[in-house]
Amino acid sequence: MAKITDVKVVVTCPGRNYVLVKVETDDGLYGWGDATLNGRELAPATLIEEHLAPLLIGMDADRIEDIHQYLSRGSYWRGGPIQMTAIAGIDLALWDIKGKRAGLPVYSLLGGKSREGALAYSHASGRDPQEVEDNVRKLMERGFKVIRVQIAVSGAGLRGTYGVAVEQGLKEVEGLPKAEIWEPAPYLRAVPRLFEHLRSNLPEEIELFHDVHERLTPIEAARLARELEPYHLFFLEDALRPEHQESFRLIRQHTTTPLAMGELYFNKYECLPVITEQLIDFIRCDLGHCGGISEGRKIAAIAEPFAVKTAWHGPGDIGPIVHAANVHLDLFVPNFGVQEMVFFPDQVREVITGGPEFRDGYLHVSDAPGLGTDVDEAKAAQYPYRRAYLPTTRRLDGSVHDW
Ligand code: KDG
Ligand code: MG
Repeated sequence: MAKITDVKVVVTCPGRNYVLVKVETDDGLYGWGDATLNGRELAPATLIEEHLAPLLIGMDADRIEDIHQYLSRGSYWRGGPIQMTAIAGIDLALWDIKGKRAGLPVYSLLGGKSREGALAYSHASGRDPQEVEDNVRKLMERGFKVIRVQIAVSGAGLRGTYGVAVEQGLKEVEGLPKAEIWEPAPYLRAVPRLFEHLRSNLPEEIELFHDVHERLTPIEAARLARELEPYHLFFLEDALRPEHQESFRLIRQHTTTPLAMGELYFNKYECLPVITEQLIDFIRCDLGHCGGISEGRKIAAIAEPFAVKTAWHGPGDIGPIVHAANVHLDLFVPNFGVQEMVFFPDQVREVITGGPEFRDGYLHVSDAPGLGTDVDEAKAAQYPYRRAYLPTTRRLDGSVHDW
């Protein structure tokens, strides 16, 4: 029994906002979790401070599953990104504490390593196919064996495309969100052309794939997945909005391109139809948004007998603590597929220390007890919260589209 004595939230902005959660116990241990929700950071921070922390004081930090059930079902209100992000922040801190108490890394508590390292992917993008190719080659030189590719969609009146680094000046502005202008028709022409170029010019061993970012209708997605079939994608990511789970059936009827989905699913229940009907090949929830390791390991276990692999979300807007949690779970999970990663800027690494290391295409975590991450609170205090938003997308006619 180790009683929780304090739950503290630190919101810091070393380049972008992170919501860090510190849980302390009466035996002198502490653990850190991450409850960052990009563009809505103060919502989970407030939920923890105002509503969850008072419930946790005095509870046994060792009873992670009971705390998870208590916070996610006992509250009556279910799921959703804000609640499940807040719960994830607490969950990760509790796993960190459990590891420290046991003197074991979290992957060992989960059942031990099933592999030596987690196959990792990074992002390449560009304004035209040649620029994407050049950026893919740079990542290959760094050792990547799997690479996500995104291309700008150009045309009269269009502005900004999801995932294109050279256009990122459009993003993350302080004040109000930037509005991108995007159209499906030029996008549906650009992506197959990109893969045709890359597959004709790059070695066949390099695995490539693309993130649609939930922008297509079911029939558009089916068309794209079918047109991309000759290029043997590693997977086609998030082709549909999360509301269209059953429409994956339609895509499946038309193509053998492997499908990945899940960064906008917030609990195991939302994952059920696409997994149990084998409508996808990779489930890619965000451990920082779906309730943490406790929910993620169940999602992985549900997926295993259906031959669905994991590909946990790993962008820069969730901090190194979630990335560490990803890799601890990756090392254990038998049906692991691939892990998204970023190289964090030095400023972030000064505030949040430790975290996975990338070597020759794979991610590794240290054998340090817990998650192997820590927070320099004095450094964090030097970077106060700054309001920021994700961009938004509109069509040429001015109507709202999914970003
Ligand atoms: O905050 C939104 C990002 O996390 C998301 O756009 C990143 O789609 C993403 C990815 O696959 O990394
Ligand atoms: Mg994505």
